[in-house]
Amino acid sequence: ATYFMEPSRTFSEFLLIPNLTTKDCNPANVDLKTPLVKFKKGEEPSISLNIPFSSAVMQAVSDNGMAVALARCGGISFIYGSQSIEEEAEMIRKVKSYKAGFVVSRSNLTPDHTLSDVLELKERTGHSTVAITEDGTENGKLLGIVTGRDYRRSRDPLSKPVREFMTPYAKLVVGKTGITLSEANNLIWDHKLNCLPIVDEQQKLENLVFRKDYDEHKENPLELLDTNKSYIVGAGINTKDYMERVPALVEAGVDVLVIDSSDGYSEWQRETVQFVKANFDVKIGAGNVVDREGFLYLVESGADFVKVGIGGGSICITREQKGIGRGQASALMEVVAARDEYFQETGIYVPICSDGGIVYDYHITLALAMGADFVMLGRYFARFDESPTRKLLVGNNFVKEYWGEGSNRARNWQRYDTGGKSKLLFEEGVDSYVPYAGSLQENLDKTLGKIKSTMCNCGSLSLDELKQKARITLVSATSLVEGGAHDVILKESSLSED
Ligand code: MZP
Repeated sequence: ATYFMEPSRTFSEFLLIPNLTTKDCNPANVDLKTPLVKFKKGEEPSISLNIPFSSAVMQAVSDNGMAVALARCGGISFIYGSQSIEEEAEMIRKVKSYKAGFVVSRSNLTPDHTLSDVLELKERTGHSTVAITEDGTENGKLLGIVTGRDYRRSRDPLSKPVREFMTPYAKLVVGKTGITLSEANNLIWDHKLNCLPIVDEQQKLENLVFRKDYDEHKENPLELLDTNKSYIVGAGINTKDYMERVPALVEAGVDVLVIDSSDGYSEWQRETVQFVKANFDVKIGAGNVVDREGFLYLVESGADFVKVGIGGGSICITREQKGIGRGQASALMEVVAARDEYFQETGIYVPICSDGGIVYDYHITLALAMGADFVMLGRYFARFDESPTRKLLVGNNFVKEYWGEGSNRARNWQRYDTGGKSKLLFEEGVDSYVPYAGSLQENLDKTLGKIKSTMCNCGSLSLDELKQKARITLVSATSLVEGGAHDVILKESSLSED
């Protein structure tokens, strides 16, 4: 046998040491954009994420509802593959056909109408969005768009004429005071707007939020209406029925596939990747692996990204059942080193996804600092309204159901198969509850806030910078105690806070 005598490490054993924080380094300036698929040095990846988050390929986590909610925030879901091919393809179709209710009114509104006219029309027609054109016709020059999620409650519409609020290139939106920047971004994205005016209680213009690519479209804002962008979505596949499943998913419009397996260092994965590459123009990730050899094998097979992690998932009992796996931090550090070496040698950058075992928000920042390009989370997303499972009252607390793909409930034998009978011989996952935590967006905003703030502590405005600059220290078992509240008697109120 070969021995690895260094202990296998987990995220909780590390901390980040702050670097100089310059004055321009504040959370509002932090960019979390990250590549999803491999690309050549000097080129751009064909698919990127605006935030480094993906939701796990699990029945209890990623259906079409979760996929839309997460894509709206800039991440990606991988729809679970442990369902029939038709059902999975249907979920993909639902995500791809999701339109955020952009309806251009056929009415003849011109700038001379007041906003109350517009709101009345929206109310009457049920249109979520109304366009104002110069001559009041559908083909007339577009002057503005009125929309807003709470317009139905707005009994006191703006009395000022529409045109007072409009420039030829700005679209008008009735927002509400206290809207967050990410809510604003979602509205801009959903409604394909150039900019979003936010108004206060008295309906006075408070703020204007612009799209990032506003300048590109300044000359012809109509361009933003024909770009019929849909939400990005991924899907899990297995190494058994891929010849039937992949064509159906591609036909449904999937953007990226991932082979979902607890152990990806196998000839079946190579065959699956090669089949997809030879027959389809779709990106495919592979995994999971925990070392250099496994990573290189999948990359040389053609994988567009590689997923890292065995046995660290919150619902996973693989390590107890089979004694295989590796501490997530150790696995990630070794695979990242192999990826960086591969990049030096070939000029091809292969993104790495750190999958499973994220318990605290800071674990995500650590994974990114250690070189992961994005993380995959199961437990984290299972707690939200948008996950597909039941919300129950257990004792005095609301919980959501969360079960592993290797549990008897999911019976995802394809994920664990090593060439035996077509069934789950023993469980590698548990069926559990997780504390209910509310809406995805609210929680994600908090987590992103923490990540951006930590990045500023580390003097980094981008994930690339974080990877380069991060200084990471191992902590001793005794110093872990120092990290929490200690030597004080906690009040009831602090005990219930998260
Ligand atoms: P976590 O975010 O809940 O800690 O981990 C989620 C990850 O656990 C999934 O993305 C997947 O890789 C893994 N998983 C899913 N089901 C099982 C199981 O039943 C499992 N053992 O380990």
